[in-house]
Amino acid sequence: MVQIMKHRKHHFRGGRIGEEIKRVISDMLLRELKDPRFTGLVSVSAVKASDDGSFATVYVTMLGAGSGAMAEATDEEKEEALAAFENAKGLIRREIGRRLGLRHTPDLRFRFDTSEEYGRHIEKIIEELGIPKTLKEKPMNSIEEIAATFEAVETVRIFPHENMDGDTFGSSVALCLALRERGKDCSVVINEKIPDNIAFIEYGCSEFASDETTPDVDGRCDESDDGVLGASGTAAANTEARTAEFLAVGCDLAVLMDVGETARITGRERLFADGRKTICIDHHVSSRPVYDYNRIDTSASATGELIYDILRAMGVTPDARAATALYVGILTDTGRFQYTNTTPRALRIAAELLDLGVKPNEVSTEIYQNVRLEKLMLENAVMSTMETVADGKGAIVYMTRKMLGDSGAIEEETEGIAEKLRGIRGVEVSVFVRETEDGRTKGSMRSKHYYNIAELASRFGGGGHVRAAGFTSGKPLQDVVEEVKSALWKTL
Ligand SMILES: [Mn+2]
Repeated sequence: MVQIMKHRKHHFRGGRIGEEIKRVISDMLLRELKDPRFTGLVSVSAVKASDDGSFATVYVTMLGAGSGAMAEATDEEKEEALAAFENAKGLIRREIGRRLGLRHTPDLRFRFDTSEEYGRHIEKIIEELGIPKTLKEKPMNSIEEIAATFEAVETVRIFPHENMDGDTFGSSVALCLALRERGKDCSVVINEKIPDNIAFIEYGCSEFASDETTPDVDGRCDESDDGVLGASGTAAANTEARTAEFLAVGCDLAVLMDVGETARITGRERLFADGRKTICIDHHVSSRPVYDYNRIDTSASATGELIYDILRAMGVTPDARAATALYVGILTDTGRFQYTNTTPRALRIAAELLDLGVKPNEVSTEIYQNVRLEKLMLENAVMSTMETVADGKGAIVYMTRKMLGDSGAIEEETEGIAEKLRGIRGVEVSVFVRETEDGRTKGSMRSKHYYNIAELASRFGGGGHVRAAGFTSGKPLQDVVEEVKSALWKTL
């Protein structure tokens, strides 16, 4: 409190806004910021906004999990907490903008409060409250431990992330087939239509189920359905029945596949949480090991690599179908063996999958030579919005709902636009921003040689890899476009 008074004295306006911002963040720490790195006694001691309102410094304080009641947080814990704040920055800024009705939300910088007064103040609070210990991340499990975990259970439900791609779905299907072969009751739980070009690896593994009573199944399945999943009016009824069954019986193990946050299994969170144990198998840098079992290996080109290892550790030899599903994962996540994550190991596993019966040409034909004219028309409309920044090093395009509607294309056909844009000579960073059905704004970003795009995505509340990342924002499309452009001007 001393801090705030001090700032207020010198910067009246900045001080007042600072105090408001502090209130919002403190409130969010209690309710909305679910990052496990925020648990424990993390609080905001002061916020100092610059006079012009362009940025604000947020002073953070934290008590460690360490030995005693008044353990000081270790440097590592502090670093993690700051990283968590940095990660949630987009979310926090949106909330500040919304609650305080600011036209320009200041950029936020997070610093540790080293003031002694605050240290003593905190000690007192702790004496009064008793201390909630900082929740530590769980240890990472070995491939063998994960394999043993699967061996030990009977019912397994696998949850691929939303906007399914070849890796999340291929990994899910391959694991499902292998576990079924082991006599387990297993299925891949989805609540969206499988993209047409990867539907051929479904192999009877998926089941529609949703937390909601009226799942979003109709309308997604009515067009160009290939008979893989119920396009009929009975789909919703079946989904409800399956959902009821899942909820009644639960499962031994719920698997979060190729993703670290349940925020990306919208509409299935409850079904996932219903697993008596949870497990995360992923290769994204932004994922944290916070589930009962965790295998997050960022050195893997695709989650498919990890599933391959797990199956081998279980003594399962993938059949041609499982091998094809895994191959699809590795092929798509490495951009047809072109991205920087194309390691010797990725190629070795791919070679072994070919030995197991994968037909690479057939797979590629299904996945890549399957483009609908509507998709091309949409791409034309999107590409015509292109603007470049920083002497052509940054390129940005956007898609409105109208463009999508006019083209006759569907949402999933926006896939690949950011890559295409990156293909332009001289472009280091490409950004594709689109309006979503629910009025939010999604960004897909790619970089070519040196730019850390995950860092840029995290500023907008997202994350991903160094060369490929994304985010979802509550702001209108054009605001996001402008913000991305200005961020690129500053950093490119
Ligand atoms: Mn992946």
